[in-house]
Amino acid sequence: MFIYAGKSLARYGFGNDHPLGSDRFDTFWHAFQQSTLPEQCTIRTPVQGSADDARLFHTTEYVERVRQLSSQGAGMLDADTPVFPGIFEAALVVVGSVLDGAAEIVAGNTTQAFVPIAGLHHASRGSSAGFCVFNDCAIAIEALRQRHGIKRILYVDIDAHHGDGVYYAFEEDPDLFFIDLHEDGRHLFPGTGDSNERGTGPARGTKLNIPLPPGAQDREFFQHWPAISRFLDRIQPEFIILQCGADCLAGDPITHLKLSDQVHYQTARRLAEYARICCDGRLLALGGGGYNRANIARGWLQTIRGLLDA
Ligand code: V1S
Ligand code: ZN
Repeated sequence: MFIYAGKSLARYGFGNDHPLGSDRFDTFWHAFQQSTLPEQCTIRTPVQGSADDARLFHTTEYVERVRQLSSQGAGMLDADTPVFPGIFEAALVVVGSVLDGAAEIVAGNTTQAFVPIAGLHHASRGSSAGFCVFNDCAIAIEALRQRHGIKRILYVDIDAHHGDGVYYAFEEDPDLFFIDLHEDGRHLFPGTGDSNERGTGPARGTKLNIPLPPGAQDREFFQHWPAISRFLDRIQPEFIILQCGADCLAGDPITHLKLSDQVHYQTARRLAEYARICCDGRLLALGGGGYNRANIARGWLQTIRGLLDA
């Protein structure tokens, strides 16, 4: 498995007064190095992405707006996403690393890759949202299609927040399969992801939105897996993307789910086993949210363990 790690990925952070602080990468990296996982992984240097990479999904106008604000070095992209000097380049490192991971998997140089910090699932084609400048999940989906000829993709998201930027961009796309377990939008940003949002037009039934009540524990999370298994049984993806946000774990300061890191381990393991059957094991995992520092380490490391154990 490839793990993307290096200082340039750590630049994507909004300072220590913001939930998505700049110390999140170091927290992960320290815990990873203390574990036995490095023996089983290949460490890859993060890759600087380009404006053209971002334009695989985002509009030129939006990409240029980020570039401009970044050079000014101050302001707000949206109510949650402050600008810092170099935010454009920092956001493009996340994009470049995710695209490199996808390309390495497609090339057959690895079957699995993990990119911490990535999984910025709220940005839409024309705007940022909720700490997310460029939507690396959606950019990876577009790159798999436009650059690698891979059409049928499964996107799974266990971040506490609904992956609205991915869902709405591909709501009408019958070849983008989508499973998202999240805290009920009546209680948490971004307010979407009701269970009746199942895709529209030709894509009806290709999406599974599973809202969980605030305070939900593992039992409520795993109770949905028989339905998830039935869904997986009737699709044949060629590639799997897992957004494994750690903000669904008990003790997160901005969400209210009370899950344990078993959800990360089991989700990763089950999906990796499924990937071996349907798509030669091809799975790209993206870190996502997580604002309790100990939880970031736990959730992301358990994801890596689950992927390796499969
Ligand atoms: N949930 C939540 C949350 N918490 C904050 C926040 C808290 C303290 C701050 F100093 C600044 C922001 N904002 C939010 C959400 C956005 C959550 C984004 C999660 C990202 C991800 O984990 O899914 C993927 C990386 N925004 C809101 O709730 C909106 C507001 C309604 C409240 C906060 N103010 C700052 C903006 C408007
Ligand atoms: Zn989140």
